[in-house]
Amino acid sequence: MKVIAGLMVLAMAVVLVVAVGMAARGSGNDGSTGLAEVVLEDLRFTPNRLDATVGVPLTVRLTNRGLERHDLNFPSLHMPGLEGVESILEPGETRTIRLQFDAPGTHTFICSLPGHAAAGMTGAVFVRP
Ligand SMILES: [Cu+2]
Repeated sequence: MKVIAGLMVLAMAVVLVVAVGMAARGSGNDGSTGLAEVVLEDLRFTPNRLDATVGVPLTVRLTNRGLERHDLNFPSLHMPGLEGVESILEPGETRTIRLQFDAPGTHTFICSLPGHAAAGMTGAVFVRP
């Protein structure tokens, strides 16, 4: 019985290390190549953090691997092609979008389908000078 409890603790420790490792991996790109990949699935963006540099176009390949429709919207920014239904991806669909920022800062993005952002389907682009 003691051995089983020990194994369970070990298993939990492994899960914890994996989770911390994933969190520490951070951004989906380094902000200098101008390329990133984001997967939309199960009410989350993976990764949900992107880095960008002011004035440098960032090309993002979006892939919907889920079973529902998703999109990627910036609620506080005007971003051509990302302000409405034109950015919705059907399950299995892939689309490449191009982002460019003219000021440093943190720009939140969300999935604007009902309930998705509230369930945690959000992310941010960190724009450095
Ligand atoms: Cu969604």
